[in-house]
Amino acid sequence: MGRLFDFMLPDNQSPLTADSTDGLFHFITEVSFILLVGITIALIYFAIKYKRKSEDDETPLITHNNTLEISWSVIPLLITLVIFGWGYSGWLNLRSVPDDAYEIHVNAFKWNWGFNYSNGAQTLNELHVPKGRPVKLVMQSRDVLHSFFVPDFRVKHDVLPNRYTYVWFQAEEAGEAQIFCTEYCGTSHSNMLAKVIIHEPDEFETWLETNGGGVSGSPVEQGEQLVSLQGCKTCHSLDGTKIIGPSFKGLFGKQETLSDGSTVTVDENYIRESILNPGAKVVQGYDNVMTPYEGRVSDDEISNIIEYLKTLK
Ligand code: HEC
Ligand SMILES: [Cu+2]
Repeated sequence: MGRLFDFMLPDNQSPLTADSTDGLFHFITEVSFILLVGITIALIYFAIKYKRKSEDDETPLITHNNTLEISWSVIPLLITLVIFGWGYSGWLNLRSVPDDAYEIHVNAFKWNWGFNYSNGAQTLNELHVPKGRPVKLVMQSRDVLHSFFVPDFRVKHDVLPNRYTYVWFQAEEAGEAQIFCTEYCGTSHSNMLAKVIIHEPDEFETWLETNGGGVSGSPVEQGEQLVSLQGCKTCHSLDGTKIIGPSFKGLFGKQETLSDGSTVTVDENYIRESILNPGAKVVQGYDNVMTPYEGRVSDDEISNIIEYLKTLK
């Protein structure tokens, strides 16, 4: 059934998490609308009716009116209690994950969303989920505060460093939904976008199988996949353009000028240090905004990334 303020809400693609939020949203907006109209009409009516009509038109002495005062206190109290009860039950529903939920781990970092699946599959900025099955996201941040928001599912939760948080939803139609970061997290916060890709259940199983096992192949191939999955390309281009950081093109072996005016030759050790502790040597003309990858990439992974960077001539 269409309701007056339906146009204000995005699609509802996860009724189990969205219905209660939408019901409450409509209730609050409709009650506010009725009050707005009622108060405006009363205001105009009284202004006209009690307009001063002559010089000796005097206001009589008014003390109080019990019936009026009790009703304008008790009615709003009842309305706010309804809103509280409704909101609380909706919140409990969002906090109670169904037992059979499919679990996916989420890593938020400036300015990407990484997703890790049960069989080792990994994706960046694309969350693949099956339709018609509850999905639980266990989320953490690797740097600052972010916030995970899917308007179509009505789920939103802060993502914190050093602590796990979670959301759940159940998408009922195959298709796509937009993910936003809704906590200001630095220069490219507004580009911290991702998509939910909702598959038919058997299609999802196939997708998992074909993408399972994580990165694979020769060291150079693994390095290439890591540079994508670790979000390096948000700040480093492969074609020589300068984005937030220097381009990877032609990086290996070149002479780099640092912020203190000294120069270094880009070799394995310099790249390794730049990944683990980017603040140690900052490139001239750039800000020290790269989050250290210490604890996020292994020694083997660093070696593979270096082998890949060597190929970008
Ligand atoms: C948030 C943006 C950002 C991300 C993500 C990022 N970097 Fe950086 N990176 C920078 C910036 C800015 C600099 C230049 C300032 C500095 O030296 O710290 C830099 C410098 C570097 C340098 C030194 C480059 C030179 O010209 O001397 C290397 C190597 C590097 N990054 C590798 C990586 C790798 C590998 C990844 C992914 C695992 C990565 N970066 C992810 C922003 C980023
Ligand atoms: Cu963010």
